[in-house]
Amino acid sequence: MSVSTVPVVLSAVEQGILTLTLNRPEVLNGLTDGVLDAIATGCRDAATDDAVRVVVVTGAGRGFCSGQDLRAGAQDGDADIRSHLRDHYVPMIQAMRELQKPVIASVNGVAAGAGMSLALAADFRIAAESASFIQAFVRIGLVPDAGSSYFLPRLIGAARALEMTMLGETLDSAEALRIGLVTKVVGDADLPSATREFAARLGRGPRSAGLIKQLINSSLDNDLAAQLAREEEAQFAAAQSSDFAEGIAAFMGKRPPQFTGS
Ligand code: T3D
Repeated sequence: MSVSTVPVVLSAVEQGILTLTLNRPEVLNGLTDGVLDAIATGCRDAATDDAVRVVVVTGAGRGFCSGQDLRAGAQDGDADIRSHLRDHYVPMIQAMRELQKPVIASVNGVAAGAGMSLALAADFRIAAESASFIQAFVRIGLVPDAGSSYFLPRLIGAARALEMTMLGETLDSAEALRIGLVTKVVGDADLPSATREFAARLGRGPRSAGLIKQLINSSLDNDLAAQLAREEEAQFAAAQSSDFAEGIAAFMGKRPPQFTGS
């Protein structure tokens, strides 16, 4: 038996942007425990790494992510799929959402099943023209998981979410843009540069950007009173940041601010 030493997720930091590239192109980047755990670890490490201001998740080859690797065995009838989800999928989704730094899915090709969930868990999706989105679960007799049933109705409304998840049809990038599922669509060849440009803009943002991410996400589950209380706490934290001091100084000095993310 030969054991591959090629990393299943490539990790590189350049100019404040951590890029995590799913690297199993022969199966359109199907998810194994190794892939799921590597993304979770990458996001958790990014939380404490000052050199990282933004995280980008993308795929090698022609696919973004085809969801659970259906040859990896976790879905065989005897396996406890609940503990598989709990031990590998849930930590990845939570690590992406809890990270107080922006996460961008740079969707270079098909995003199917939990591969689409992965894209939905990101804060922004930039899609190549040839990218597509499939809630593939129903095609094999499963239900949406890895957060798809949570994110999708919030992003596109319950009726469209039901249509996508119950019919399992392919959504192309133009339609994804039209219904607000993606931030922008660019030509296939332009995806890396468009992603870098967008990530760099976010990376120049202040410390408060991470707090804004938490606020907007929590607003979907809170009532007004609870959300007002969260705003108070977040604003208190933002006001303590050196980026707030810089923002005020820049305004007074009539110059652009130079935020450091602290
Ligand atoms: O285990 C748990 O905890 C449960 C969690 C479940 C979460 C899930 O994600 S369930 C949903 C799993 N994903 C799918 O059902 C999608 C399966 N793939 C497809 O339907 C199609 O491949 C695509 C629509 C994504 C792309 O189609 P196409 O025609 O562009 O490519 P292809 O020829 O089907 O795939 C290329 C190769 O990748 C092919 O291998 P081969 O024949 O060249 O050796 C294909 O078998 C392989 N591949 C694609 N998706 C997967 C895969 N191999 C393993 N697992 C996959 N998910």
